[in-house]
Order: sequence, then structure tokens, then C-alpha cells
Amino acid sequence: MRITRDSAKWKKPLGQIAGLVVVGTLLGGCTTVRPQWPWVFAPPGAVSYPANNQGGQAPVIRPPVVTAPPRTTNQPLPQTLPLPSPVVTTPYPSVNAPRGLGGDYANYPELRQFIGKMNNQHGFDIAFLEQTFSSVQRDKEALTKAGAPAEGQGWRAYRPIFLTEERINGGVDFWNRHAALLDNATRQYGVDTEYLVAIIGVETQYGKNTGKHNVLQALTSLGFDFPRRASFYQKELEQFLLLSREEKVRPQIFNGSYAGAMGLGQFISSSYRSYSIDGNRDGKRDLWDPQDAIPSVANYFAKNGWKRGTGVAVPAYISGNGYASIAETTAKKPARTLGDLAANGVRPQTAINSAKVSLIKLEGATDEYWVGGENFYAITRYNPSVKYAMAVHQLAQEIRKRKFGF
Ligand SMILES: [Ca+2]
Repeated sequence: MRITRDSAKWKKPLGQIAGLVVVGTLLGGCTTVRPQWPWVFAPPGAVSYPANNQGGQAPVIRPPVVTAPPRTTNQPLPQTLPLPSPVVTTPYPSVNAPRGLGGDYANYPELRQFIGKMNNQHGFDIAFLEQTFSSVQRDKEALTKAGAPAEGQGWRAYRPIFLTEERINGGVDFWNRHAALLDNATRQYGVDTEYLVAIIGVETQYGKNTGKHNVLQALTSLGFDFPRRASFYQKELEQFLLLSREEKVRPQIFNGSYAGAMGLGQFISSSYRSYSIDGNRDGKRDLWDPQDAIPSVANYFAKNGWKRGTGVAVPAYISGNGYASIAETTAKKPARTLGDLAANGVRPQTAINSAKVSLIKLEGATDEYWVGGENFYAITRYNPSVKYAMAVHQLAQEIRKRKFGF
């Protein structure tokens, strides 16, 4: 997430905060490369807009402030942005008549409706949104990735992607570098430390790969050019704009995954708004900063039912025929007891303390059976694949073993 500081308007406030950044970095002992955070940005206020405008009465829009916004390094804004007239004579949204919207999505009626909704429901300034979306270039790579078939490999092929020496050692290194932050998060949120480390390892290689897609562009492309999941991505786009406003950050500057996931823990916008924590209490929820990202991941787990010390998953012994009908290959909330499993010929190979459990089947050339507890299910709230949750679990265990020797 980078911006250039090429606008004189931003130089003074950015200069003033530069000292704060230095102090904050020294205090936090943070060594991760952090995005530059333009705290000074605030989008224009809401237009004067008739309540419950259903198309009969034209809104009155303030004359736009014609000030070139700062630009992202990889996404130059057009030199001459089409700006709306201060006096609007037709109701908005109009699906046919182009107004202040330019760029790749200028002729998308659905985007016009979306802008109207953001104005009506959330009070966003229409001129601001039109200017914002006029800068969007279609993210073809995001569309290609989103349309690719779901991961089809079996567990035996999936596991080595994440269970590498580099990722295990990287986890120990991350743990050592951020021991105090991790200890605090574990205590405060009641989430076992090795799982906080493993999630960040699986998601971003401990912050090395937080994603190079411009989030605004990716979400706009997926929201309006990817019909199969348009509804989901339009909702995330709505959340993303609300997030940008809350954090006082220009929407253009966020980078993330092709699906719009951000920061060390790869939170999508709705999760960012719901679960992120301002760990260092500097007024910003900056998920590229371990001081905020680590407690945020812990909070995510805590809010999704993590119970410290109750285990996650253990291999299962199976016998008879009863187990096949209760084996789960997708994430489901555990609803059985160990006694229920035993009645179906399943028992855990080692102890697991979870009150409710499931029999998990990892499909492959040779299927594997595991007893998964409530914490296993909590990991699937992060990503619904049981293979993903098992990779996080096994990486966490390997990191713990490497760090402590057991
Ligand atoms: Ca913060």
C-alpha cells in the first residue's frame, strides 16, 4: 500500500506526522515494512440530499472541490477528471445519461445505482464517488483468478504448499520478533499463540506477501464484471468504502489480494470493520502493522468461538462402518460429543478437550480422518476449506515444536 507524495497539499501534514511515525516505530519496535498511511485525508461530506429521494426531486450537490488528490504509484488518476455540474437538473441515479463518471466503468448502470445507494444509505458525496470510480481500471487478473476452478488437489498435495521449512522457520522468527505483542494478544483474547503466528504465515508469509492488487479496482471489477458473486463483492465494496471513510484513507491507496483481502491477516473489508483492533492506540486500525494486525487476528478468533487450551484437531482411529456417514468434508459447526463419535467407531488418537467435535475427512489418494473440535471450526470461519484449517493447525504445531522443541 503505497502513495506518492506529489501533491503540495499533503506535504505539510505528512511532514508533521513523519516525526510521529519515527517515534511510533521506535516505541513499537516494529521492523516490518509498513504502508504509508495518509491520515490527513477526509472525503468530502455528504451532499445536501432530499431524504428518501426516490427519483422525483433532484439532489443539490455542492460545487466540487477541484483539488488534485494524491495519486497511487501504480494507478495514476486521469489528468482531467470529469466533474459534475454544481447544479443537477436530472434525478439521480440515472442509468442512461452519463454524468460525472468516466473510465472503464463509465457505462455501468449497476455502478450508478450503487453510487446512488451509497449516497442514500450512507451519505457519501456523489461527486466524490464518481471521481473515485472514474479512476478505476478493470482488474483483469482478479477476474481471471476469481473465475478459476476451486482448488481441486487432495490433501496430500495441498499440505506441502504450507508446511515448508521456510514457513516453519519464518514462524519461529516472527514469534521471536513479536513475542510481547503475541503474548499480550494471547492473554487478552484467549487464543493460542502458535495459531496467531500460523494464520499470518499461511496468509501472507508473515507479512511478506500482503497482495499487490488495488483493492478498489479489484472489488469494483468483481462487483460489476463477475456475475456469479457480484452480490458478495458489491457488499464488500460497500464495506470497503465505509472502512476508507472511517479510517480517513483514500480508497485508492489500499492494496491487497485479488479478492480484496488486506494486511498481515488478509481481512476482507467486512472483517476489517468488524474485527480489527487499534492495538497501539494511535487512532488507526492499520492491519499492515503487527501492533494492530496481531490483536486483530486474535480478536477474529475469539469472536468466532476460539477456546484456549481445548485443542484443535487430532488424528482419529476408525473402525466398523458407522464413521463414513458422519464424516465431514466441509466446514460444519461441531455438534457431536466424543461419545457420539465412539458410537460410530471413531476415537481420537490423542486427547482433545473440546466439548463438541466432528469427524473430519481429508480427501486424497488415501483419505485421512481427524477429530476436529470447536477451535478447528473457528479456523474455518477464516477460510471455509477444511484443508486450509488443517494446514493452519499443522503449521502451528510445527512452529511450536521448532520453537520449544516439543
Ligand atoms: Ca493503530
